[in-house]
Amino acid sequence: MDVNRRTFLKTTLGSFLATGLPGVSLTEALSKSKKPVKEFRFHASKARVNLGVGPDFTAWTYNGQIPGPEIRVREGEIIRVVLKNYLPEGTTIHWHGIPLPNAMDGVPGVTQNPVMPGESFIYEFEARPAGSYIYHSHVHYQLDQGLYGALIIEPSNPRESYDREYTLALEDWVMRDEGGVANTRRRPPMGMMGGMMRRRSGFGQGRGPLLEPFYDGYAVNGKVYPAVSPLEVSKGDRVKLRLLNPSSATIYDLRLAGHALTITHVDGNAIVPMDTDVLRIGMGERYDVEFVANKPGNWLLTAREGGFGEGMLRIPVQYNGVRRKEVVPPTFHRGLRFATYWDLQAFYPSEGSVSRTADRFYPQTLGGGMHSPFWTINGRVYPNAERLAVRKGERVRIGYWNHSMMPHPMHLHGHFFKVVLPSLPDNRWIQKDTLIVNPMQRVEIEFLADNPGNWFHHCHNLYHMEAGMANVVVYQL
Ligand SMILES: [Cu+2]
Repeated sequence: MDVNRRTFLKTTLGSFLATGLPGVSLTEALSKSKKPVKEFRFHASKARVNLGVGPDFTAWTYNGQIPGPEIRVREGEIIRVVLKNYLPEGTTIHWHGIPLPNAMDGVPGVTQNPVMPGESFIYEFEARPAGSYIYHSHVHYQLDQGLYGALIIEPSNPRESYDREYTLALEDWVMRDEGGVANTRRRPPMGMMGGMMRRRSGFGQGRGPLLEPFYDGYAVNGKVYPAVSPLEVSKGDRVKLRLLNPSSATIYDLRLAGHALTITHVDGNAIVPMDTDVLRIGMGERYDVEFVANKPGNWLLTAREGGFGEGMLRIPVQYNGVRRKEVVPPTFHRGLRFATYWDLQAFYPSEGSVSRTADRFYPQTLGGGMHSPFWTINGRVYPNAERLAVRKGERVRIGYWNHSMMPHPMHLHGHFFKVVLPSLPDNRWIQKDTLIVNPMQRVEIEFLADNPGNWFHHCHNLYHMEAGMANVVVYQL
């Protein structure tokens, strides 16, 4: 999805004129704001798809396509999405990473009832702050069946300049009817917990959660290599990549042959630009990176799964005017630069510091796997989970301790948080909304409770979330 910036401006102006749907009432606050409304119509339905490699199969889609349409707006505009559900079960849309009003957050049983088959729902919120985001269904395993897409908020006062920009959604697929859930098996509920799960409806469809699938297609914007659209560049271009990971259960290590990647944003938040050879991106994370096209040739941007596997996801980078057919893959060897969270620093450190005295502290032990069908926080399985009570204005600290053998990308809805490492100075922090907590790792996050409501907090491995690794942050009066 190459966006020529002049074309983008034209398109934006054009769609301003086309907005405004008679008969749909805005919420009072939004209608008073007089901000431009960008409207999108999404129908959620099953559709036949093909990833460019492998068989046709039936996926769950927005508007018949995977990924769903890219939503691209300017900061401060109003996003209105009219969702109509043609699926056989209820659905919602979650706007991952955007600190929006609670009622628009799209979490079934927490912020809204699922939109049932045949019904419609209007999501409407201000696009803020600028950054790279993902939208996806938050019901059952629908994300792994195709219900996701990119959401890009362009800054109102752009600070960066670049010549080309690409949005790259990295997706793990099972290329069979129904997508991810078609190549897994259900863990039988065991013991007392199992009995409890069986009695509860709506969770794991009452028959215990699913194990993670065996994926057979790693796609970029809905296509598997070699069907992936190449990234075309010209010598001298500054190229921006918006890397999004809407995968359900895959962490990628990315490397571009012949070029270093400069990280400029983590989960939409600007950082002091940092060069890296390898970039790790967990489920729900977004990284904006740039590179300078100064090595003409045909190269591959390759992702491996969390350090394992060989070249399972490939994106060609082609210089215009290069005749050579040979495509050079990257090598993954010792001694490559591998930026971790601790190497990164906020671009605007004056926008806050980490407090040494939080108002609340919630320790969260992450467990499960091994001999249990469930994944747990402090030994509990959602919805039989803790409620993390906070009051507006408080600084809240969450301390993760991962007791399991799997990494967990933990995601907090409705807020950005600062990542805390006690050995770093107070003014050295980054702000994110999804954080990989590695096996046996202890790490803390801190957020300002400034967005009242009930906010889901969970592992972004879909198969861990559906197996209980979730709870809710609740604002008290
Ligand atoms: Cu997890």
